[in-house]
Amino acid sequence: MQANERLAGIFADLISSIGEVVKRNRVTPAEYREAIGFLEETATSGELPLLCDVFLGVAVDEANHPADGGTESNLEGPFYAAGAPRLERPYTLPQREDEPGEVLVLSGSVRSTDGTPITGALFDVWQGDAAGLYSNFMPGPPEWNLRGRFTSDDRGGFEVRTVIPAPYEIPKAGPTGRLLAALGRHAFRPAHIHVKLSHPDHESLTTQLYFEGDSYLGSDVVDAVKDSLVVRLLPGEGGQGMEAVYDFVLPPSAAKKTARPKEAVAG
Ligand code: MBD
Ligand code: FE
Repeated sequence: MQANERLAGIFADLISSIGEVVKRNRVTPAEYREAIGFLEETATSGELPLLCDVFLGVAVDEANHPADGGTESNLEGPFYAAGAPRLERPYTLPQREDEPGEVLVLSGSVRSTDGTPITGALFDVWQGDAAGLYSNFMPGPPEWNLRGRFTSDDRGGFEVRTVIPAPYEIPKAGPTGRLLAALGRHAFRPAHIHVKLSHPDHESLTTQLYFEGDSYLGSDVVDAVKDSLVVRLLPGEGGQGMEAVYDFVLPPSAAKKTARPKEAVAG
């Protein structure tokens, strides 16, 4: 039988780590059964991705993103949906006619690590609404609400109109919320906007933006906040809504770097 060496190594490490925890804490058979029941209920309720992202998502992000000179990454979270609508300029995230919440215009630039503007970088943006609800995953908002894809312009700039999301609270009634309550922890994430940014010649980025002054910046239930990802909200031009600016940096892709000498010879 052909073993999957990668899987076998990680699994052995995982099981011995959990075994140590069981022995150190003298976990009883009843507690062990209760833990299994909890996992079973979490899976049945559809909260397994949520539970895993709350407790392990940050570790996976940290394990995969060395400082590379680009914008810092952040975990994807459980509410990404591939295939969001492609938007036309001027960009506005799809929203209800009476979308609740304060208007936010997010703008800025996309550059390479050497400062060169990146044209045609593809943004894939998603966020919760002003009640903290994500479309496509929760009842309430219409499909694709506050989700959209758009590109940076010929000077590497971008501007998109949306609304300021509310801090997200993990539902109290579900297994994840009950676990957090039993741990004596609140269930809030600070308000955030998710961004995936990609370009064929550059490393792709998955990150989140947060807002200065948010009361949960220092106590994110997921502990994902990085200082470099916090934007300042300023009153919008003409006294309407708010504005925030963020400049993204993408390193050239590793493949591109190694291909360059050949290109130079050919060119
Ligand atoms: C979220 O909205 C989120 O972004 C993460 C990482 C975990 C739970 C809910
Ligand atoms: Fe989120």
